[in-house]
Amino acid sequence: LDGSTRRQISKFLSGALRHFPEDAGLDLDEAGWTALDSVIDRASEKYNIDREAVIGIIQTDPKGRFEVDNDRVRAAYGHSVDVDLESGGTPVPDTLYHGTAPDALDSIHESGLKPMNRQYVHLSESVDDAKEVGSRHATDPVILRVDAAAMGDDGRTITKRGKSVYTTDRVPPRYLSER
Ligand code: HQG
Repeated sequence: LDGSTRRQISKFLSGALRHFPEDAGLDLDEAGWTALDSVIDRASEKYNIDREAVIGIIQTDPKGRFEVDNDRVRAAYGHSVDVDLESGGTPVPDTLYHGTAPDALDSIHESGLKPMNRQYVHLSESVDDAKEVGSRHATDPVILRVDAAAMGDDGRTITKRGKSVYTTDRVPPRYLSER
């Protein structure tokens, strides 16, 4: 499979596990897990590829978008459907970043980072990652610096999910600065 086909299938799997499980014929439990077999079946039918190829895409996703636990799988982050993921447990860098559209800045300065259509606010480990995230929303993304250390001191939970994404409930304006 070429890179663009792999990305397309990864995108379908992310969509199914984060946003439209029912449309994809999947049933997620309260923590977002579903049977690996059924996910493999859906994707291999839809894209006419063998099961091993689907497993490969799930296991080698560059951003660690999928978690596999024995015979089940879930999206590691990004959900809009109501799921209750375990939080905390991994160390968090003192500074995190968030890339966004210039248009959103006034509102963000006013009310902080909110999850919007997702369950959590998503933060990046590096400026480069944040730029990539922001460029999905605007050609000239703005990078915000998030004082994760202060959030931790104040008892706010930030959780690492996937390879380099961090999620939290929301980020009030006092923890944000423009870099
Ligand atoms: C903005 C991708 C106005 C926020 C990425 C963002 C990420 C506000 C947009 C993951 C706001 C929501 C998620 C406020 C936040 N007023 N706008 N108060 N608070 N916003 O797509 O973080 O490749 O839901 O700045 O890598 O862009 O799919 O969130 O621009 O990790 O695996 O509202 O998705 O991962 O946009 O991206 P999104 P996001 P994947």
